[in-house]
Amino acid sequence: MSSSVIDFVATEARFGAQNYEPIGVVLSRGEGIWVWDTDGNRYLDCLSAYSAVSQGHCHPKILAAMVEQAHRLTLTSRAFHNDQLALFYEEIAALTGSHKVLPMNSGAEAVESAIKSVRKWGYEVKGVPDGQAEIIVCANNFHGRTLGIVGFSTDPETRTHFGPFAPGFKLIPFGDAPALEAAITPNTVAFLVEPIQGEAGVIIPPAGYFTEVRKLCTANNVMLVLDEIQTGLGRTGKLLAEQHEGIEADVTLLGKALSGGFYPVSAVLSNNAVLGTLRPGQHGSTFGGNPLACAVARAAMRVLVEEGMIENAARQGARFLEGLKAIRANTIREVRGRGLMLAVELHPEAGRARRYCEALQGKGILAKDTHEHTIRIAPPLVITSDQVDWALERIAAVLTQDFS
Ligand code: IF1
Repeated sequence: MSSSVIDFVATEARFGAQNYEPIGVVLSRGEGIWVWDTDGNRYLDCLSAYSAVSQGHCHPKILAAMVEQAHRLTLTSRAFHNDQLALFYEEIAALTGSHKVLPMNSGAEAVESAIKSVRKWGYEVKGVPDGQAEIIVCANNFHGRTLGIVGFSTDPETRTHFGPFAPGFKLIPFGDAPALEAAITPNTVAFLVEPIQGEAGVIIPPAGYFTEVRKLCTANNVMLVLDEIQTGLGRTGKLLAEQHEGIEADVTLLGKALSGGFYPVSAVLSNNAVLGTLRPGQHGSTFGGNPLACAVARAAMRVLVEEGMIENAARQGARFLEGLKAIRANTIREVRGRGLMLAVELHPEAGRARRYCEALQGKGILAKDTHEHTIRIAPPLVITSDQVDWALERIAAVLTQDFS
């Protein structure tokens, strides 16, 4: 590594909590699908900050909206109205077909806010006895890092030595509708699930699963809460991943690309029933719904639609998936994907996926491994066919090596 990389890395090691193990690159600039390190080397960003930079790095129109608003008004708190929040509400509700919106900041905050809201709906509308609300979640879920959320994680890395945890959650296997049916009780208020499990390694459920889930939730008066923080906003080739299944959630969670990577913006979207239970003073956040966040999110949603990024994600995702499946390499166990949410799972004997990510870095591609043996591939939704082909060539070259 060059001296500048070692300096940055050494200083991070000296002062920073070591809660990540980053790939050995120090980035200093981003534009579209490309990022550059401090030595001027260019990389194709195949992580997109975990799908927060779906619109491409430093999108000029989102930047312009942010700068313009930052000159005018950044934060008022919700103690007062501001001239961006109502416009954000109107535009996100129209885009997603929602009736009520709760603006928050991080994805985990949106998840926690949804948990509070569906419990409140359960007690005040469904009639569940106070303190007995049950929420069903899936094994191998990832919904964030707060204490409430890691309490129902099945990944030891995210929950060990963080207890004790909150009760009220029931675990079932992902993709198993009969298991959901068996888990529902009169006290079940919601089923919280990712349409595709991202952190678990882009796990796509069997066809028809969510059709069954929708029927079961409706029949049992259970709110279907879809965590679209990673899958939403075009990542899977449709605005929302639920559209692949032809169903509608009762509560939808968005984050990440809702700001195009410029600012933490998340939102809980629901029918009137769930968010309608919140009364003044019962929930809140200093930054939630601030004018700067709203202006940024409005621009991020606008460019996503106006620049055809969702359709492009479907087109280029199909190309990328076909190209990955065509790679003949005995290191590959399985290739999975929908739109530009892709993953290559390696055979355990092939060695750690991180080694392959480090080799990809040497070929100008930045990708991230998950759970030892899987490489995620999730470029910004603005990638072109030529750039997909460029990436495929290099990924094939790396995957046909054996780092075991
Ligand atoms: C980390 C993972 C991805 C998410 C879904 C809620 C959240 C996330 C489906 C919470 C966040 C991020 C968190 C980040 C890495 C990344 C991640 F590897 F952790 F699991 F994307 F897969 N729902 N995912 O994916 O949103 O509070 O972070 O804004 O914690 O390391 P957040």
